[in-house]
Amino acid sequence: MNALGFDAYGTLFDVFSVASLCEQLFPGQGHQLAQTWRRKQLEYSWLRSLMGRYRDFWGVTEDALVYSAKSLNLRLIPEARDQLMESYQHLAVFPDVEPGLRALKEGGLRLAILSNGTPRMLHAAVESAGIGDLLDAIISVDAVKKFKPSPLVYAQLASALKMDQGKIGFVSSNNWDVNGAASAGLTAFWIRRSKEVPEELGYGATRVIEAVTDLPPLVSS
Ligand code: LAC
Repeated sequence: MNALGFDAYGTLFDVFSVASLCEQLFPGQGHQLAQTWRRKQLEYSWLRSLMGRYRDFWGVTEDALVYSAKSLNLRLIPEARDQLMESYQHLAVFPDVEPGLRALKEGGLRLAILSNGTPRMLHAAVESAGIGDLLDAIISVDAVKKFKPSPLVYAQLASALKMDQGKIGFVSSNNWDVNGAASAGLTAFWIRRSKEVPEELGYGATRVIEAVTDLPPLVSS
């Protein structure tokens, strides 16, 4: 394997690190707001893809926040909305990410992010996490205006890295994203950050791992 593409949200960056700000703003309901927000964000990406109504991931994330607050009967004033959206730009990075990416890079692999996020969101998160020097490319679906799991999205890896698809692996903690990548012909690795069981979509991971740091011995060429 010569290169690896990484999903961003949930895989490198902890989307639930917004929960503490949610809790601060809405005591007792922060956890539920964070959970609903993420679930709705993904649903809107899938629904908009099916509707043929692309709106970038920043917009989708904001719509999902507004919906989630309304559904929980929370009064989301503009300042709180801005603060929560801003927090998406500097999510916590999982502790295995930096050492894992560093070891892969030292092993000679080319590393990229392939995410639903807009280029601006992704660059901000990467900069905030301090992992920019470890990445060769930050690839956003915004270039094809389709969300995962469209095969057009996963095909971006081979074209951006100018490399044969057979030499590229894809890493995600998102169960459905792993199936999308495998279905599109990539070797897929599932970082099982939660206790979820594998999806019944028919295109599971080649390997199930616990952390980015598990990858180097599995991908050395
Ligand atoms: C991403 C979403 C799936 O980063 O979390 O593409």
